[in-house]
Amino acid sequence: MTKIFEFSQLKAKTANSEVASDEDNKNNGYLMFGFLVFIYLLTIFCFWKYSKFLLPEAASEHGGDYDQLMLWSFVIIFIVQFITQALLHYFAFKYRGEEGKKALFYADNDRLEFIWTIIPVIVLAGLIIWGLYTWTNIMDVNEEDDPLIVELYAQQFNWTARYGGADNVLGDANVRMIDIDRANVLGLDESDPNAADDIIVKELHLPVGRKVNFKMRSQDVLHSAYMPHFRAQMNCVPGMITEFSFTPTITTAEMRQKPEVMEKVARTNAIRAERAAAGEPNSDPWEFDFILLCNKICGKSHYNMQMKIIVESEEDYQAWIESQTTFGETVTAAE
Ligand SMILES: [Cu+2]
Repeated sequence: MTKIFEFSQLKAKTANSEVASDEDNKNNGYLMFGFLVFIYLLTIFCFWKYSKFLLPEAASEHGGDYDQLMLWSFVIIFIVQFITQALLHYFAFKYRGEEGKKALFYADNDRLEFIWTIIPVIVLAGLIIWGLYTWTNIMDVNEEDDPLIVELYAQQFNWTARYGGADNVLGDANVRMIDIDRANVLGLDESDPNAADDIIVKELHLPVGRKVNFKMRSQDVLHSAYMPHFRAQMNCVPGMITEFSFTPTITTAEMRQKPEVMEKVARTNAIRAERAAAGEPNSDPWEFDFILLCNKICGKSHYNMQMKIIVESEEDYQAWIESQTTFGETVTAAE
């Protein structure tokens, strides 16, 4: 209906009212420049305002390689984006429409095409090969160097961890063998001799400097074990065991002394003090801790699916693990 109305009005208008005038084109050209300035200013503002939200120094052995790869990818993207945006907006201004100006017919240029193909090929191939090399190194989960074996068990909406006990071997487990009445929350096979000394906990303790092999399981849906401070993430898939391995290099106590972490804690606690003064909830002072999060939207309480991780000295870890009850002891107590 609108279209019909518009057509019926055509004759009433002056001949060229639908065609942009030189004045219109010039204004649009300047607006393009204005937009360029806007996105540059926005970039600077975001760097200034939000870089403090980035993660602190990586607390795992492979974390540094990961961060380097990420940094260089961003540096390259940033430089390319900075130059191409300037060119794009400048050309939009320079070649704006003008009365009597005709576009040049320019079929192709082999040399130009070669240049703009070969440069991205070299840069991208470099990044991809470097990325593959880093990935292969990080994902090399093996049993050399006597790693600590830890199971991470995901379910809606919490985490449970299991240590292999004195023999560092996890007993067989299957969701079908879960027996809540017998405190067998992870479905351990009670007939497996390796299961009796397993230790089931709700807080993860790791000795600094020792490699840890994580074996992940899920009870219900897809979850993802995400340990941001160690630059580690792996999906937890029902029906299979996935693995990730890393060596923690910084203890919780050391991490709390890092300037960037202290700043973050001070910032958060300033906000919490304000909330406390206003009588609002969630206003207790906060202390930094490493954390295991779920990074797959797995249901309505997904946001709160987390477990505390404590990295400590070998002695402190030994003292802690010795104070825990084994699966065998728990089951006997349940009987
Ligand atoms: Cu989850």
